Amino acid sequence: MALASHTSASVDALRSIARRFMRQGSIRQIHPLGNGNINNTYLVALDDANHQPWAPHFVLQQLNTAVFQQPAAVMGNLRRVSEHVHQRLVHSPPSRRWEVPRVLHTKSGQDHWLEPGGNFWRALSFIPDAITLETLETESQAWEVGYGLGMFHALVNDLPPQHLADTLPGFHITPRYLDQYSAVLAHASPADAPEVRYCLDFIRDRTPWAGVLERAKQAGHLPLRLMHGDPKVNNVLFDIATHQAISLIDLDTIKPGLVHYDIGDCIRSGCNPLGEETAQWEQVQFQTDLCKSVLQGYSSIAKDFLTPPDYTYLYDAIRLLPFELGLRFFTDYLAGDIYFKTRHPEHNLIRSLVQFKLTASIEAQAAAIKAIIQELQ
Ligand code: GN1
Ligand code: MG
Repeated sequence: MALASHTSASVDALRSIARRFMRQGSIRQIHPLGNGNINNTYLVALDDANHQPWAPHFVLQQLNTAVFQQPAAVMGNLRRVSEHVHQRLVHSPPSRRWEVPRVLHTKSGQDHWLEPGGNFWRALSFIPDAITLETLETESQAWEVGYGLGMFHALVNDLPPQHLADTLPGFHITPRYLDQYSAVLAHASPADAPEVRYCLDFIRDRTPWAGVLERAKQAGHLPLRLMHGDPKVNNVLFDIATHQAISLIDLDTIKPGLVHYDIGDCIRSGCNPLGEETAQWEQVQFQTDLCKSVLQGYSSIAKDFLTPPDYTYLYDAIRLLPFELGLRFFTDYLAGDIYFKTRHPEHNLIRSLVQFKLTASIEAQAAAIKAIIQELQ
């Protein structure tokens, strides 16, 4: 597992890095954007709105190169996908607004700036008149999130997966996370607390099943496609006026994989109204009504490319992704918080309990969820 380095630059340093991506104008303000667990993200507001192609804002990000160890390949994937989607939107404009973030170049024409200390910075266009949601409240929001994921998959459907680099080997390969967990556990001395025992037992009981999607991939039941990798709810942009989904952002984890990982990840983040950062893990419940709307929104587009075996594995995907994320958080807790940013010593433990409770709630509603999937076909 990579060792995390979450440096945060001073305001002066940020301004001077941001200026490398600007041809003219001046910076009004820079402030942190979003609450990502891996990269450091800032919104740069510009004063001179008249002369900037991307004015009045752009996004500046420090890529966590302990996690993304081939940052040039990440940028290559990002450029390829954003150019491909841009071309498709130009040649066949969709009936409603859809946007894709573009990579901005430095004054010397590079797609990143490498600080002398080794920090990797890049800039992206800012999509205006949009908001993100941390949790979903209504079925129409949920439908839109599903539509957004379907739109994203449809737009990259004709881009051969092997044209993109595998920038994060092992990402969403659940058996690999189980191997890492076993290796970490062998050297850990976890606290003798009921919450910890709950996690240990929860993982042990589901280990034989957890390779389900990888086995289906190996057996050729599920095709290799491009996946977003991280389509959680707060990576969907909503138009501020129409409330429609208009973009899927955070494109660093796009790589060859299974759309099932995306569907499961989108649903685990969207159908947990308390959110993945709640401290009330015992109250976490999966909202099957929201799940139904996400799936309906998704299939309104994806029905054109989903195959019968794709539907067969949807329930497993919905159950697996919260389990996998809980496993990742718990492993990081045991390893001493080296991957995800944390704010207190039990943070990763609580996060894993939230995901395991969500998984248990999905299991308890398996029949209803399978009936919803049945109705989609
Ligand atoms: C990480 O940094 P962020 O929040 O975009 C993680 C995802 C997790 C997510 C959980 C590269 O994404 O896989 O689902 O945290 N990204 C990586 O919030 O590991
Ligand atoms: Mg991300």
